[in-house]
Amino acid sequence: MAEREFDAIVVGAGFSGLYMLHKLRGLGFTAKVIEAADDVGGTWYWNRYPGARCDIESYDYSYSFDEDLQQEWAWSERYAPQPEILRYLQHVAERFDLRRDIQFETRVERAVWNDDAKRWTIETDRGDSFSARFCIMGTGCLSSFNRPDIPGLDDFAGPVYLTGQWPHEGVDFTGQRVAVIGTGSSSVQSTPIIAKQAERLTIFQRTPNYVVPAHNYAIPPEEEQAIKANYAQLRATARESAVGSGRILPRTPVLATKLDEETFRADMERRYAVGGLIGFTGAYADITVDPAAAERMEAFIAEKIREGVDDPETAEKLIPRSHHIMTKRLCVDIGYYENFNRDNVELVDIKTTPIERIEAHGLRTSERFYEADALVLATGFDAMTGSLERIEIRGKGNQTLAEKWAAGPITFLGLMSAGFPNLFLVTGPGSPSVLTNMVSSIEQHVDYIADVMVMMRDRGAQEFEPLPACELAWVEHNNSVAATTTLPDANSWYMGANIPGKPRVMLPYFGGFPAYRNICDEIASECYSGFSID
Ligand code: FAD
Ligand code: N01
Repeated sequence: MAEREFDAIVVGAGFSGLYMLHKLRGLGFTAKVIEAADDVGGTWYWNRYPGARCDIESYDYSYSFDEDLQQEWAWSERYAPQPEILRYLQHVAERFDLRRDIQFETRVERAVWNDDAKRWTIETDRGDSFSARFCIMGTGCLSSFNRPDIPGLDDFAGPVYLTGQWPHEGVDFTGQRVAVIGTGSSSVQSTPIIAKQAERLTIFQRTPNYVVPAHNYAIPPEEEQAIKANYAQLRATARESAVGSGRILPRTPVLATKLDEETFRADMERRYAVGGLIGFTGAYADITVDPAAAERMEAFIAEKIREGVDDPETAEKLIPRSHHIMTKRLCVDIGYYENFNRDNVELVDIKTTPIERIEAHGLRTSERFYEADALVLATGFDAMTGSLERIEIRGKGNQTLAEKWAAGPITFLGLMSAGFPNLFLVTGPGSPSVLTNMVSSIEQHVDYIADVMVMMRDRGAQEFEPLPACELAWVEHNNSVAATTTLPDANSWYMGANIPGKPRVMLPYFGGFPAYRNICDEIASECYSGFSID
């Protein structure tokens, strides 16, 4: 085993790992990135299913750390397609010469804290052993695919495609009968394209989602110029926005429940015309706290579904009833509802008629058999904790992170966990992360981690970790903020409810991006109160 020494080992080469490496190099630290894939990109490397694209506007969903980069890169569409985001991250890797410090096709399997040396030993599936003062997990919130445990899945005779591990060469469904399980964002994006190719498409829906129009378009040169001329303002707005977005439609200053019917409808129509997450997220202060407010918005969306879907029975099946709007991530529509007006598309409600078994040539529900030549699993991710817990991370006293988190993740600020010194989690559970424009949150965490490392270098410190009492207070704060909302009632991946046996706790921090950032900054200004420094 070759042991190599670095100031930091960074795991993952997506948005997080790439910026972390660039930042550390600029500060004179030695760092190496370990990545399981054979190239950079993270989410945008793995999720190559047809129709994959961002749902935060492209000029917002991009790095802000380099002025020349943001001025020179031109995005083609309001919501950039996956190949373009991947090209962007490849460009970033080339522009800042990052690849020479990234080891690809290597999975980190173990990270063990050595309390004498005050260093981490990081071991990989290729037999490497690295030693580093800091171990930084840029492993992603949505990077461990959820392969559902459906009886007979391995008996299926045709190909099984996972949206989160899509074949690089693409898939041609022409002439095939395709079954898709799942109706989250990945399904909403991919099924309109699959439907145009396939002979027959059957979508198996357990829970319908709230889906709003994307109104995607090619960005005209005038709009690009206007954005770039005011990029600093866009980024400043993002920093002050609860969801870290610089292009969000401002909140309506009156509660949804207080608007008269005519004004409410006009406001919703205005938001619908803008579309996307930016049209609806945070639209009214009472949406996530007062079910009556949510129900008002839901009734409006239900009307739109009934207007857009020709078959009344299918329309009714597509209307969500078991959770409130915004308690799961909104899906953004480019042709989703239209899909159901095609003769070759069928929706099967598996809440009413569950899948009993997958057989060699199709899926059997409690009602009937559906023939299929190909199966697509759009079944989501073991979110926020999955990729961390798949690594054997051993801290002080030989305890693993997975053992410590058996009843749910325990972190301070979603950034660190006590007993695991010098181990940083970029956008870890307990940080705003997936409730924001992730690039804003990633940049904030990377900058914060780098500041801590500089502070430690300046002081000659070797060990940095949260105080147990402070992290417990943070977990309580996170839960109590969530408890003021309707989010804990939904069976969402935010709550870990999509993975059988996973503890049901609120994973991201709901307090908003600016409030969170202010807390982090205040802690830093008080010589990192809440952390111990040795
Ligand atoms: P990732 O991009 O997930 O990268 C993590 C990397 O770590 C992966 O490449 C993985 O291979 C590697 N890795 C994990 N474990 C190991 C290990 N043990 N050893 C070695 N390597 C490992 N967010 C938004 O804000 N807006 C959007 O529009 C948006 N769209 C999305 C669309 C899809 C289809 C998905 C799945 C997510 C989307 N997200 C979006 C969330 C998205 O994950 C983040 O925006 C962002 O890309 C995360 O970057 P990251 O570098 O933190 O993690
Ligand atoms: O996954 P999901 P996703 N049997 O978890 C169903 C981001 N993203 O990949 O709701 C039957 O949302 C499950 O049913 P239910 C975004 O943050 C963004 O689509 O649990 N069905 C659900 O319908 C997003 O939120 C974009 O009842 C099963 C579906 O599978 C996150 O990634 C695009 C099942 C999973 O939906 C995850 O999205 C893609 C089972 N055993 C992803 N298990 C953009 O638009 C699960 N399901 C930018």
